[in-house]
Amino acid sequence: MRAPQSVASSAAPPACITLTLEEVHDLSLRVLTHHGLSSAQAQAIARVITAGERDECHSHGIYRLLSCTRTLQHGAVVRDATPVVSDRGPGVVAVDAQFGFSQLAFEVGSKVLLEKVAKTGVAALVINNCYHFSALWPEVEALVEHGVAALAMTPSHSWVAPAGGRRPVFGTNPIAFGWPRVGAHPYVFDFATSAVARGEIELYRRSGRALPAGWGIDADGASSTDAATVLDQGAMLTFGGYKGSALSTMIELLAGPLIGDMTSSESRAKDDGAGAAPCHGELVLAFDPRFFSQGDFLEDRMRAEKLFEGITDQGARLPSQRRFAARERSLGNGCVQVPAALYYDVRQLLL
Ligand code: NDP
Ligand code: PYC
Repeated sequence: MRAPQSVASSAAPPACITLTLEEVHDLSLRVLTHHGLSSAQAQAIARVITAGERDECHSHGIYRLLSCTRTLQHGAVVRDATPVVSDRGPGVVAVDAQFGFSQLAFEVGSKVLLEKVAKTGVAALVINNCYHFSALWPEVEALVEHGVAALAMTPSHSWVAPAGGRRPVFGTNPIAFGWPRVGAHPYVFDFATSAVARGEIELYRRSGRALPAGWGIDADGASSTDAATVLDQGAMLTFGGYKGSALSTMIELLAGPLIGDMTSSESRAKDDGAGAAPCHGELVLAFDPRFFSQGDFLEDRMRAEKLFEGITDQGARLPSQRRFAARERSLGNGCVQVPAALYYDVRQLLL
């Protein structure tokens, strides 16, 4: 740990602490194993949490150690779960996470997914029975590195009201897409189909800030900018009104009933107020461009580059551009800044 940053006065506590990426990884690993998680499960999670801090995705960095620990204390997590892979046909591989966390199941299943997609052109990875709390971009990025396009989606707990309603039905249901680029970072987007991830609203509550309008409602369905009201009494809202609502429904269906796993409402009912991470399934699709092109798939990829140019040459930014810039900064500095209060809360988890 380096010297604290942003010290307002010599008497004031530091606003931020500087940690090397190794320290983030080590802290994550120690917290998770301290709470009984097997080394394999903990390593897979620590990698994703470190990547979150590295890319300045704060709602899915070390902040998640608080909810992971709560999940280990109150959920029915199998701490030493070993994912079980089953072949469901030429284009489908399923991994039963055995009620461990999703990350290890993804690591195991993605290898088989890549073998399958190289033979079939399109293939699916189904993950069942996993505790899930992470961002999806690390997963699509890991696949895109192998030259495929990828799509991932998962439900969560029902915290989000449908457009026109006021009762939570959907999870925050993230969807991520990745496309391999020529000589550039991949094109990757990854967002909740709620106006914003729940983790982001939780960070607003921690810092006592008012929410932007449009993120949530109170129990009567009126717009609310109070984080606690939205989180505890009312509901979150989908992005883009009925369009986000429909996308969220699609995710519930494809990563729920289609794969024989829980919807967000079922996941929340199973949790029964324990406050553990959602427990359900995930669907990941991969597309090998060589099977789809009319002939010259390299030329097709250059045409995709023109599309990206058309976005960026007018000053618009690509999704993940901020993240890749943050990554370069973090790797260049060899360290990241984390809020001191959060750091000390996480350290408490080791007691
Ligand atoms: P945002 O609303 O911030 O959207 C994130 C995506 O939009 C990123 O790809 C981001 O790129 C891109 N983006 C943001 N601003 C712009 C812009 N001005 N122009 C172009 N692209 C932009 O995030 P969310 O709150 O919706 O989600 C945050 C994370 O939470 C996601 O990683 C998601 O997977 C995770 N999550 C996980 C859940 C789970 O159940 N496991 C549930 C819900 C969310 P960039 O990163 O470069 O800013
Ligand atoms: O931030 O919405 C969220 C979330 C749900 C599960 C994991 N992250």
